[in-house]
Amino acid sequence: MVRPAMSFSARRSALMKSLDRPLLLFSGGFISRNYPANSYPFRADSTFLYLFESPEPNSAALLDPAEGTVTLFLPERTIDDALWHGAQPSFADERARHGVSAVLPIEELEKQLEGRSIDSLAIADRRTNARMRALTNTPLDFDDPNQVATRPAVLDAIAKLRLIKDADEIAQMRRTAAVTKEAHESAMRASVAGVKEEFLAGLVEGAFARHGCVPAYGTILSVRGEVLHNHAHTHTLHNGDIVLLDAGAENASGYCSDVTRSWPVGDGFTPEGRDVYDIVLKAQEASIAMVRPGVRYREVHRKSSLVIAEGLVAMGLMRGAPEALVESGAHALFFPHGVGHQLGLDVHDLEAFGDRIHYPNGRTRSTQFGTQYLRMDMDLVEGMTFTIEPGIYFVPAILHSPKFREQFKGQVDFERAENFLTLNSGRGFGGIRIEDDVMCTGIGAEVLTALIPKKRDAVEALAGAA
Ligand SMILES: [Mn+2]
Repeated sequence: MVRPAMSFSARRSALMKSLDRPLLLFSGGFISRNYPANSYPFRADSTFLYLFESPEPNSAALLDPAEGTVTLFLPERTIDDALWHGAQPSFADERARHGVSAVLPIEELEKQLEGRSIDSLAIADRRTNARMRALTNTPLDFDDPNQVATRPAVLDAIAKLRLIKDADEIAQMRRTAAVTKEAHESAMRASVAGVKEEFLAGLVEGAFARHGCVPAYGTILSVRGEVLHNHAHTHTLHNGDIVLLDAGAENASGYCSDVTRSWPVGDGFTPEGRDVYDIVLKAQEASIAMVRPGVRYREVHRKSSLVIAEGLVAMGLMRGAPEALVESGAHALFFPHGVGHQLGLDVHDLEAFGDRIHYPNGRTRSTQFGTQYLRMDMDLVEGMTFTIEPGIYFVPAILHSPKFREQFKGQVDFERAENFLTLNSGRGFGGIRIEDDVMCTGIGAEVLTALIPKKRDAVEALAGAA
């Protein structure tokens, strides 16, 4: 049973119940690209988006738990703004639309808060943070999880709500999943030898735009899938290549998808591609099958690691028992990242809040290569949404590392692995990742992105089908 939809005011009331002093939040302003008037599109801070529908740039909100009031601070309406950006609703209209106690000009914020002890939360907009630092007299820093809030209790209170999605949030994520399906399928269909990656990336982002969405993060579309966050789209596709697409749509409310598919160029996967694809898919499905309330996410990661180790042993790339290979960390030479992360308003939902949220109860990150990148180790709870995204890659820097060659010499067949770097007329194997967005239900997992093709014969049939 998904948490029933909460109105924005119900979310604010719920948050105030966990606060012991007033909390000041900012939506954030425009961030300049190259000169002050040329800015990136406005994107409000995620916590602000969670609490207010369609927030305005440069607005702030004061939630006062003692008074039970919410005051919204908005920029004064000027003729200049109306001329360049269109008329804005009046403060009275905005008060009614948001159902808040009062709306005041943000120009008066400092005066209104004089002498009051308040909490606040750093956001991505540095200029706004400077104002918050002055208002709260604390060294707020968005880039440092230890200083992202005036007090850690603020992070706990917000995370408690945002981590468990309600019915409306799930519905939004289902809609972005449908848009993401269209985007992935159009790129698959157009994948034939001679096409450039940038053309495919354009199809992906065009599909997002056609539905009022933007890329939720820099689209990764590459035949060099072994470069995990490869944002360049400069290669031309050749038969035998594997295209890795990691792209998700974000809608106007800020909710997003995060999906990876990998498919062949030409007449289906090569024999090596087939073997690796089947292992990655088996690992992903085995991890998804583990999901239910109370399961520790580290175990979901471990499950993928074990299936990958077992598969690589069968392929002759590793030697030994899967448990021993995962214990030593040898599997991470091929699966060098975590199996997933929270998902919602932020693609890595609440990542700015740090490991305080994602490694609770005194848990700490592994120090082992690969597993150290696991972005969370929480006990799963009904209503959480997160990704599951194992992968196998052939990374020259890893396979050539003298340190790893020594450390794992009995466990990894480096000579055989080396062959994968020169397969495909010397271009190398690349990598395969399969990623879906998953909701933990009362009894198991629901895959929100299940309609995006991923069975091997389905992606082979769709690739290049035009
Ligand atoms: Mn992801």
